[in-house]
Amino acid sequence: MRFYDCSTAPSPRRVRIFIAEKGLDIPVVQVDLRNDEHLSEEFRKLNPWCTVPVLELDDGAAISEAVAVCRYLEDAHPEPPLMGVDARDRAVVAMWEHRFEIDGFLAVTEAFRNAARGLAGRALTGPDHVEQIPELVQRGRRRVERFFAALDAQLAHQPFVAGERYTIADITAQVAVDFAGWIKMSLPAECRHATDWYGRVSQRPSAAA
Ligand SMILES: N[C@@H](CCC(=O)N[C@@H](CS)C(=O)NCC(=O)O)C(=O)O
Repeated sequence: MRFYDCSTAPSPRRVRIFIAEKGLDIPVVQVDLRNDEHLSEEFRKLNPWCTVPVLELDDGAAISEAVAVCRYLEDAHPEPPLMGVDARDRAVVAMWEHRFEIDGFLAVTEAFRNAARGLAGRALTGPDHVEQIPELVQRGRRRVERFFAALDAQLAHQPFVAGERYTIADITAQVAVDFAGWIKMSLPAECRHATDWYGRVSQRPSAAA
């Protein structure tokens, strides 16, 4: 098994944190996104979507998409559970993870990729040339503000995003908050509950991943 990573990129970091929480040791291959290694013919054979993370299994199957990689690792290594413990809990975790991927992680992505000079013509990941749309920067930033408020509201009544335990929903939200730093946005002071939660999750050893 091999984990295709890029140590500076937020999407594979979601999986790195998951792997650290599970205490797994998986050989890592660094993919040089800065020099377009992910667009090379060789990498395209592994993942035609041209993104990291990718988990290559021993039978040669390549699993991309951060949550799909985590799904595989959760099923292969159930302890500690990070994606829910029973049918109800799994659904609640999946719901919050998905919400904060779209409303948080992808909101930052929208603002960042439509603004960054180095990503001109690369507004979307994948093999195609896609122009930036400057108007989406403001919309992305507005979405991030809404994400911060929703995260704060969710943490007002429970210690973690999906309830009493730390889960993949926390990982996605945590990485989205850190990723927001790339567009110079951070949790506002009035988001007391989210700020307290962020301090706690950032102290976990896995946060260094
Ligand atoms: N939906 C994908 C997104 C992966 C993604 O966007 N990865 C970024 C790194 S954070 C990437 O590979 N970017 C390549 C590029 O910028 O073309 C997932 O969850 O794995």
